[in-house]
Amino acid sequence: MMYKRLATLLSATLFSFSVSAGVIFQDNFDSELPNGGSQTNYDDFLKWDVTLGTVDLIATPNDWNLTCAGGVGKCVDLDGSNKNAGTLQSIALTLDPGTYTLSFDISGNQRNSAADSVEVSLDGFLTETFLVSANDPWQTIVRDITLTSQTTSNLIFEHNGGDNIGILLDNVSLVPEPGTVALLGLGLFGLIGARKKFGG
Ligand SMILES: [Ca+2]
Ligand SMILES: [Ca+2]
Ligand SMILES: [Ca+2]
Repeated sequence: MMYKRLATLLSATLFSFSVSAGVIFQDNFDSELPNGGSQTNYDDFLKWDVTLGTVDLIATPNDWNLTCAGGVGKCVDLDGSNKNAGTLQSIALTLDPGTYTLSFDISGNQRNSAADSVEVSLDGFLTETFLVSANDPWQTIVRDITLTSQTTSNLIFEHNGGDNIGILLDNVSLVPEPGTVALLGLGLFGLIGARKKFGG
């Protein structure tokens, strides 16, 4: 009986740990402005600050015929509406040593304008510039980042230029590499085995 209660307690603890460890950061922008649609020069993000320039919140459908990833929900035009392209910076993320997978979706500006570029970084650890043509469809970019010590950083999307027509961004996530979660899963199976062994 005691083993059963202990195993149940440990299972619950491990489960909640694995859930929180599974996603460090995730945003599809669909929770912005729950009672509204698109908004130019939007600066009220739940998980981001606009630290330079402006960005537009885009809701599908909209007056500009822009389509967010998957054809539904909301996304961001990284070049807002005041001729000063935006820099979107996430809330601070505290990361333990390990390997993380950064994933995000970007699309061309969908408005037959010149190609745009955005510099993407996990501040201090990864910096990469993406050049995206107007008609480039939605694509998912995936990058692994390895940290050797605990660090606090931000995800930053810095759009270049400023003609109000920019790259669209959606579905940003940062998760530990699958091996970390798999190890936690093994621990859980081990506990189930222990419960059987002790007749729990
Ligand atoms: Ca979205
Ligand atoms: Ca814009
Ligand atoms: Ca542009």
